[in-house]
Parts: sequence; C-alpha cells; structure tokens
Amino acid sequence: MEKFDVIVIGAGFAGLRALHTLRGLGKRVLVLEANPDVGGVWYKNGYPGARCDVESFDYSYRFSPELEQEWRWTERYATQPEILRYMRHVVERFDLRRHIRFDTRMTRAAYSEMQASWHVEGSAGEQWQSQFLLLCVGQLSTTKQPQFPGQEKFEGEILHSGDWPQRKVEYSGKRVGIIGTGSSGMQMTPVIAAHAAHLTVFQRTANYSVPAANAPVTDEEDSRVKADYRTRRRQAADSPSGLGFVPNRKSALEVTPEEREATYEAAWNRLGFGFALAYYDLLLSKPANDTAAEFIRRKIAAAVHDPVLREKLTPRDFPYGARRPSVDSGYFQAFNRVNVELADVRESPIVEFTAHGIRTTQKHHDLDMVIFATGFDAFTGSLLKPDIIGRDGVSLREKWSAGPVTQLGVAVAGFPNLFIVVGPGSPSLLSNVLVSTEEQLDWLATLVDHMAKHDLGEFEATPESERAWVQHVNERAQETLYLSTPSYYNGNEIPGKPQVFMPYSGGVRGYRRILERCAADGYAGFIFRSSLSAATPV
Ligand code: N01
Repeated sequence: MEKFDVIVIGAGFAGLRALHTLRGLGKRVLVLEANPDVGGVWYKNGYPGARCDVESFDYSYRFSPELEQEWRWTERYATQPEILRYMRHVVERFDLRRHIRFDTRMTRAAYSEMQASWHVEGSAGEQWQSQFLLLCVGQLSTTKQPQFPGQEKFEGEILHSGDWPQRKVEYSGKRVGIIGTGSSGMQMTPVIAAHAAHLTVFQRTANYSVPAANAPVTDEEDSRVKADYRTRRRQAADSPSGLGFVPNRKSALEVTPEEREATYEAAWNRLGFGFALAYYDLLLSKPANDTAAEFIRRKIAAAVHDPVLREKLTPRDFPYGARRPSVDSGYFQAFNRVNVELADVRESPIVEFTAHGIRTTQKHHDLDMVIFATGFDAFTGSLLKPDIIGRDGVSLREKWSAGPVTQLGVAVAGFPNLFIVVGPGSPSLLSNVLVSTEEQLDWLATLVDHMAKHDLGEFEATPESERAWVQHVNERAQETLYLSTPSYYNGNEIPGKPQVFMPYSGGVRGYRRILERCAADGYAGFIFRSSLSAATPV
C-alpha cells in the first residue's frame, strides 16, 4: 500500500492550495480527484453565463505575490473558462499536476487507531495510507437532481447546471426550459435567451438579484490593484465577508431616506454581491433589511415591462440575503424579450414530463432541452458521500445524523487527523470562499508544523470543544435573519436533511481571530498524542 503524509480529496481551489502548502512543508502529498482535470466546481459548472460573483482580484490566490503580479484578469467578474485557465496556470506554475491522481474517487476512508493513520480506498479498489486526510470536496459539488413524473419519456436533452457536459452544448434555435432561479438559473437565463428559439423559466421562488456591473479590467485598474495588492488582501481578510472593500458601519435605520437611497443607488451600480454590506445591519435587522428589499423591488419593477410578470418576479416573502442572493447581468430584462416566458410553478406546479416537454397544471410547454438549475445538496452532500469511518468504527454519517458538528468548522471529535476545508461550521458560503479557504489552510499548515516540531502524531477535537463551537455557531446565527426562511443554509433544500444552520455567520475576520486564539492557546479544544503513543493501542 502506498503511504503518504497527507491525502487531499479534491483538486479544486482548496485542494490545490493544500497541496502546494503542505508539499512546501516537506510533506508527501497525494491528491485524489474524481474528475479528469483540476477545477472542482469550476470544472463541472460550465453552463452558459457561468462566472464568479466575487471580483476576480479577490477571487484568486493570495499565497504568491509573484502569481498575483503575473496573472492578468480580463474581466471584473471572471467567466468560468477564465477561472479554469487560471487554475490550470497555477497547477503548471507550481508543478502540482504530478501529485494529483485524476479520475479517482475516494469511496472509503477508515482511521486505524493502531497505525494512527487513514486507510483510503478509491473506486477502482486502490488503497493508500496517510497520516492526515484533508477533505477539500466543495460545499456545492453534489447536485440536486429532482425526479419528475415521466422524466424518462422526454425525448430532448436533460442537463444539470452543476454537472455540465464538457462537450459543446447547442441550444441556439432550440426551445429550452430552465428549472430553478438561484444564481445558476439567473446567470444562464439572459445568455440562453439571446440564442434560443424560446426559453421557459420555471420559477418556484422569486429571488433577489443585484447587477454585476461587469466590465473589462483596464490596464490602469490592473496596475493600480497590483501596486498595492497586500492592502487589498488585508482589507478582504479583515472584512466580515472576505470581499475586498470595507463595509459601511452605519445602520440603514440611522440615516435619512435620501441618504439611504443614494447609498443603495451607488451600491446597486457597483457592488454586486457587496450590496448586502451597504449597511452593517441588513442581515441583522428586519426593518433595516426591508429598506434594501424595497429598493430592489423597485429596481425589478423598473426593469420588467409587463406588470403581471413583474409581480411574479418580485421576491416578497423573505428578507433580502436570507437566501443566497444572485448577481446577474440582465436577468430581469430578459423577460421583456418575446421569446422568454415565465412558468410560475408555485402557482401552477409541474405535473409531468412528456416526450416533448413539460406539463404544468396550467399548460404544456413544448421543449427540446431542459436544464436543471436546481442546485446542490449543499455543505454536507459531498462530505457524506464516501464512507468515512473514525474511531470505534463510527461513521461520519452516523456522527452527523442530526446535522454536522465540528470544532471550529475544521475538525470532528472521533475523527483524528481529519481536516475539513470550508465545510459546515466555518464562514464558507457566507464569505468569499477563497479567503476562507486560505485562512483555514494557513492555520492547518501551522498546526501540521507544530505537530512535526513536537513529534506529535495525532490531533483530535475534544467533544466538549465541538459542543461549544456548535453552540456558538447557533448563537451567532440567532442574531441574523438567516433562520427566518427555508434555504440551503438551513438544510431545507433536500427533503429529510437535518434542518440546522450550516455555515458560521460570525464573519471572516472574527473567525480568523478565533483560529489564531486557538493556536496561541496551544490549540485549545484539541488533544494531541505523540507519534509513538498515537500509533500504539492504549
Ligand atoms: O442553486 P440554488 P444554484 N422544482 O440552490 C429551484 C453558488 N453559485 O445552482 O428556491 C422547481 O441556489 C429552487 O427553488 P426553491 C451560489 O452560492 C455561485 O442556482 O427551492 N424548482 C431554486 O430556485 C449559489 O447560491 C455562482 O423554491 C426547484 C433553484 O432551483 C449556489 O451556487 C454561480 C426544484 C436552486 O437554486 C447554488 O446556486 C452559480 C424543483 N423540484 C452558483 N428544486 C457564482 O457566481 C429546486 N428548485 C460564484
């Protein structure tokens, strides 16, 4: 059996950064990747219009100033192909590819207390052993695939935004249906509308969205950012969400209506996802939130000509940002086109798929292609897919049967030397996930180094620290509006999933300070065993 110091699962942004950093510490690292190439979700989400809704300068690695200077982003919000080019460049630039085994899915990992190491199995029966196991499997990588009656009868093509084929998909001149109006559905709607013969958008929940205000990156802007990149990185790391600008410290309720309007207008025209930071309390206070939600509703009203359609497209029954809002490029305007139709499936649910389309309780929609933009089994889907067996034969699935529990969002009691990157209990999807990824991996590198220096073979979260962290995560969530509506933040996207709040809402900066304090206190909440005793049964 091949032996490594670290096995990393996933070659997306997190896995590549983990590989680079841990190899830099002299560790023997193996990365297992189920896809045939690097990229993770960026490899799989090649749907039309896919792009990042965090600015390219901030949605990029901070670990190498040389890389920062060399890479030239072409757009403020990079498209999926550009992000993949960047990731492939990083792989070649830092010579990472030779450590990655592609087309290899981990199916099982079991911790051996005798050997103080993980025994990892691949789908083709391969076996490896390593001291550490890092799960860099993504929070949105297991697709949610609804099953509608009659789906097998449909003679056209059925695709999923999160599992987009690598071949060219031809939708020009076709009658296309998109099911789902989250970020993916909203991003692809205007792009497909411009080429399809007819587009039907099947909407269950109207969603808030703010314009991306995307634009090419000028040479002047590129030079300006690169001249002082460290300040920008510091600002991102010190902000609540990891975005590269300082949020407003005022309450939406302490300013005049005129000032608020001007602030929202400026944020609307520039900030995209950062609109939520126009005032510090938009996600903390319903009355504050109402002012932002009302502003966005007025913008939707101005964008959509037809009054009936306008009303259907307007979100009313949940606060702005309590479900993940979108950042779009012409989503609402697309409904002014004669070839675009909205099917409100809350009002007229889907009854069945037929050979030639979808029948709702209202009518039959003739379709050549159906795209599921129905999202993911978020946060835990990919973590719970393989069998991960910790101490005493307890599986992660059993341990998390009532919802995920972690110490600091990175470790699980009973699962020694297992590290989860941007998983439940961490800022994860409530933040610029790349900032959170690098924060956690920098912290892990220090932990691994600490263990090597002190000849420690095993780290493990204590059950008490885990309980305290879960309580803290829940207390912080109670302060917010996130609990006020069903969403994938709360485990509501998959029937039967435990309904608990998944990410940590205390912000990127606060979270980093907690990690730093933990390390400064000798990794409080963790226990260590020496290399010798870790490998010896007690
Ligand atoms: O998925 P979603 P997504 N019948 O879960 C609907 C990230 N992302 O792929 O809300 C009918 O948000 C569902 O309706 P409802 C980002 O974090 C980032 O769009 O459950 N409809 C909803 O409208 C984002 O939040 C970028 O009532 C059904 C939609 O499908 C996350 O990925 C780009 C249904 C699912 O929305 C997920 O976004 C894209 C059914 N049976 C995505 N089941 C960036 O820019 C589900 N729906 C970085």
